[in-house]
Amino acid sequence: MSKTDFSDLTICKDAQQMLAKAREEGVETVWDRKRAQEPHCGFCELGLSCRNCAMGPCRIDPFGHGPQRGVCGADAHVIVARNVGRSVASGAAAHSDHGRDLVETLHAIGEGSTTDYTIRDPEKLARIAVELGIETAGKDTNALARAVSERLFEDYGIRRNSLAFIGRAPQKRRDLWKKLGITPRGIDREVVEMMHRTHMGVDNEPVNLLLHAARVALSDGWAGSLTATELSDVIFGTPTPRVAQVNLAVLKEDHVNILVHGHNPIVSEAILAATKDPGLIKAAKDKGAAGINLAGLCCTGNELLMRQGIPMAGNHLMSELAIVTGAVDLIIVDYQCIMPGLVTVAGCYHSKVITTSPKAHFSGAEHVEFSLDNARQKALQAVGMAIEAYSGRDPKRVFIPGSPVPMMTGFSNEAVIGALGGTLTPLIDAIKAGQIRGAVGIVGCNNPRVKHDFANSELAKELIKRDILVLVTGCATVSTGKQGLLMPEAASLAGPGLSAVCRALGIPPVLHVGSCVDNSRIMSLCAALATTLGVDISDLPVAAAAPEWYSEKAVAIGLYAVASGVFTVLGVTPPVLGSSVVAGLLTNGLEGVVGATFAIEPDPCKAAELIDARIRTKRLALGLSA
Ligand code: XCC
Ligand code: SF4
Repeated sequence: MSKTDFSDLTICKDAQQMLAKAREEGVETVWDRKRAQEPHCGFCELGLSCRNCAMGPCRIDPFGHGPQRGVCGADAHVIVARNVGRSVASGAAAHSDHGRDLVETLHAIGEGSTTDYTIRDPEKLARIAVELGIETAGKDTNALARAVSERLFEDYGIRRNSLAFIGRAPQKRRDLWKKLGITPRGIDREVVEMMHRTHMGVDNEPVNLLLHAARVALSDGWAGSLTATELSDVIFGTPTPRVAQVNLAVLKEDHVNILVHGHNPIVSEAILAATKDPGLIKAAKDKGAAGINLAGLCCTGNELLMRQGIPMAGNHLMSELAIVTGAVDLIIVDYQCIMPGLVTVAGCYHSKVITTSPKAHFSGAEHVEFSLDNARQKALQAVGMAIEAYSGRDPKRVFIPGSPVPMMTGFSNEAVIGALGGTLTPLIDAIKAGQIRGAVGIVGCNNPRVKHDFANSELAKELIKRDILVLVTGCATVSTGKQGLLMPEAASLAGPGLSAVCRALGIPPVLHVGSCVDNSRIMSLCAALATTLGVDISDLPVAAAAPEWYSEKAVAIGLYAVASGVFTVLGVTPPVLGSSVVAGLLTNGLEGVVGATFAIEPDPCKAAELIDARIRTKRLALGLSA
C-alpha cells in the first residue's frame, strides 16, 4: 500500500491530490492495476517467453535448471532478439501510420477533396518540395501538395532506392548504414520484413535480427516520424515560441471542459476550431457555463501546445487523474497511449469518452468517426456532446487542485535557427566555447514502475546544472514544465555558461520541441550540426534519454537514436536481460558498429553522470575543452 499522501507514486501535488480523491471515491487507477499485477512475470521481464506459434507458448529458464530451448529449438538469444524486433516493429508502425494519415490529409487538400483542412505553411511545403527534388516552377500550393504527398506515399509502399528525407542524414552516417546493410528502404517494408523474420523458422541469428530492428527503427526516425512532423507543420503551421500553461489547474470549474488525448493533430485541430464556434459558445452559456475550455493530454496535447499554445492538463499518468477532478465533460481521443482504463474511470463520473478513428475503438466509449470530408461537422457534433455532458456534472464532486504553471513552447528547428539569426553558427560557437557543453533529448513517457515525473525532471535539472542544453518531447514535456523548467527564469538553475546563453536569448534551458514524432526534429538538428561541422552524428556531444519510458514507440525511438549515433540512456530496463548476446550488443557491442549504445540507469543522477562522461569524451575528441 502506498503512503496516504501518495508522494511515493508521484512528485506532482495535483496528482497526489487526485489519487487521494480517487481513493476516497473508490476509483481504480493505473497504479492500483499495476499493484494487482505484481509480481510481474519473471520470464517476460527478461524477454524469455515466446508465443509466436502454436507449438508454444514457451519459456526459457534463466537459471539453467529448466528448458533452455523452445519447442522449435529457439534459444534464449533468438527469443529475446525476436521479441525486441517485434516491439520495434510495433513502435515504428505506430509512428509511421500516424505519418501516413498526414500524407493522406495533405493529398486530400491538394486534390480539393477536403475543405476542412488547409495549408498554413506553404513556404515550408515549397522547401520540402525542393528538398525532395520536385520541380516547383509553375506549381501552385495545391499542386505542390499533391506532388509532395505522392512522393511520400512511395516511402510507404513502393520500393525506391532511398527514402525521401534520408538525404538529411550526414553523408558519413549514410555510408555507414549502407556498409552495414541497414539503409531503410521503405517504411511498411521494413516493418513487414520484421514480422516475417520473427515468424517461426525464419531469422534465427540474434545479431542479424537486431540489425534489422535498427533498420526498422531508422525507417521510423528518418521517414515515418519525420513525415508526421514535417507535414503537420505544413498543414497546421510551423511552431513558434510562445508561453502556455500546464497542470490540472488549466481545467476551469465554470467552463465546459474538453480534453484531447492521443497523437494526431488531425482530430484535435478540428476540435480546437469547433470550440471557437459562436453557436456552440452560446449553447454552452445557455447551459450556465462561462465558455468552452480546451486542454491537452499526451502527444496530441503537445501538438496543440506547440502550434497553438493550448494548455496541457497532463501527461500519460495524468490522463485518468484528469477525469478524477470531476470537471472533465468530454475526453476525445484519436489513437496511441490511451489507456482502456480511461473509459472505466470516466464511467465513475459524468465524463464522456469519444473515439474518432476507425483504427481505435474502445468498449464503453461513444464512437464519432472522423474523416477528411466530415471533420468540421463531426468536431461540432463532439463539442455539442460536451456541452450536453456538462449539464450532468455534479458540482459537489468537482475539485481542481492548485494553479497553472506557465511554460514556454514552440521551439521548432525553424524557430531555433530563426532566433539564432538564420544560421547554426551561434549555437556551434557556444558549443565550441563550452558555454553549452552539449545537448540531450529527454523523450517520452511515464511508467507507473517509476515515481511519476521524478526521473524525467530530475535528469533535466542535473543536466542543465552541467551546462548541457535539454530538449524535451512527449510526456517529459509536462514533467519538466510542471517543475518550472520550461520558463526562461529556470536559467538560474543552469550552470554559468548555459545560464548566460539563456539569458542573452531569453529562452529556457529546457526547450520544448514537440510530441513523440517530433523527436525527428532533434535528429534533423543533430544531422544539420554534424553536416556543418563535417563530422558524423556520433561525433557530436549529444545524448538521448528515456527515463520513464513505457511504450513500444519509445523502443523504436531509442533504437533509431542509437543507430543514428546517439548514446541513449533508458531509465526502465527493457526485457532483454535474458540474453547475454542481445543485452551485450545493445549496451556495449553496438558502439563498434554504429558508434553509440544504450545504457540502462534508473537513477537520474547517475544517468546524468553517464551522459556527462559521454559528452566530455566527445568534446575532447573534437578538440574542445571538456
Ligand atoms: Fe505515449 Fe506520446 Fe510515451 Fe507519452 S511520450 S506516453 S508514447 S504520449 Ni512519446
Ligand atoms: Fe515456442 Fe518456438 Fe513457437 Fe516461440 S516460435 S512459441 S519458442 S515453438
